[in-house]
Amino acid sequence: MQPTKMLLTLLLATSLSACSILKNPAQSGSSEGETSPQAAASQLQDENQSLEESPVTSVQPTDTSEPSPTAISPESSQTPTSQPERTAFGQPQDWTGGPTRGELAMRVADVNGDGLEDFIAVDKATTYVLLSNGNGFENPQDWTGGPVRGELGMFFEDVTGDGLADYIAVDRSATFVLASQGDSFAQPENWTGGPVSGELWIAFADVTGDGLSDFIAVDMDAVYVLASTGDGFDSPQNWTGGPARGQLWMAFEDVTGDNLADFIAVDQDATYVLASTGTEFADPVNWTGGPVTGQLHMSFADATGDGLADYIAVDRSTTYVLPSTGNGFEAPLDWTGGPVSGELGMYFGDVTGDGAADYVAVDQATIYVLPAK
Ligand SMILES: [Ca+2]
Ligand SMILES: [Ca+2]
Ligand SMILES: [Ca+2]
Ligand SMILES: [Ca+2]
Repeated sequence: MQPTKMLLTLLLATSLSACSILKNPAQSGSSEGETSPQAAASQLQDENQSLEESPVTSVQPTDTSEPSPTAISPESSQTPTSQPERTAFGQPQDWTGGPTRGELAMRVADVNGDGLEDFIAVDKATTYVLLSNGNGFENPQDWTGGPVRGELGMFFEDVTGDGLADYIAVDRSATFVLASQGDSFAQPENWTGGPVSGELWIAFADVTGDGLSDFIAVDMDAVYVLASTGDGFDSPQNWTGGPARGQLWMAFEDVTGDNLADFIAVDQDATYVLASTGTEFADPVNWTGGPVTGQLHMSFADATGDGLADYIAVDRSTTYVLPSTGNGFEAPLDWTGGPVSGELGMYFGDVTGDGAADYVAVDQATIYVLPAK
């Protein structure tokens, strides 16, 4: 089914209270005013808002494919196993580091390799990094010295393998990598690996297990992996043999705990995991952990701190975590940490550096962090 048709069907068919269609992060870099099949409206039932006036600000570009605790930094995977698992998000802390808020995109990733994920704000004029010091975000630093944007998406993952998240800007005709140098991004290099469109989804995650994030393109006919070689992307390999997708959401994170990022496909009535074998994605297995889909946001990140990415679903009044057991998601647990709207964006990444993903909620004038504890 065409995405647009799927969306229309969902708009007509759903009760609007149970699910939402979230915006593909791969499309978050699209030029303003541009629409894509994946750019879908949040279907929150609200007497104040019709569907046509859906609150897109509540589903701003998300970092689902961005802060990959298993892939970004060696430090974040060296959490002492003696540390107790986290069970909730704490109260909101004001981490605001400056007046920037990312006109084109906001992300959370460790760009300087200290094990603390940083806040990145892509503005039209340049790209700012707000380094985490563990207790707050520091003042914005200009890391590109000018405008950089990807038409199809902007991603921050370590494709060079040095533990520092790089800037990947995906255009329709080329994929550019701006390698992190620890205090700035290098000039763009064309890493284009092949003719894939990623028409349904684009993500960067280490599915081959060598520590370098790979280019994943979900096309209509199959899911392709373009493995990073450290200075380029290999030619596309078909990792599913046929069509595979999630109706509501797609993510590539390690939910099985073997350091290979897996394919998570969220449908309306089930959440499927296609585990990476290192050379392909295995057949879908239903990992459904409960009747939540995340009205405002869905994400997969290791909130509990055991090395396995968990299912995080943000509803209007409650934030749920469905911990991964390695072969399924447990029932939803209420992790709500406090009253934040995240109206400009919600991100899950380890900004405190203790090995568990924290909740970063960007409101109009404030960046809040709700640490996993
Ligand atoms: Ca950092
Ligand atoms: Ca890899
Ligand atoms: Ca895995
Ligand atoms: Ca976990």
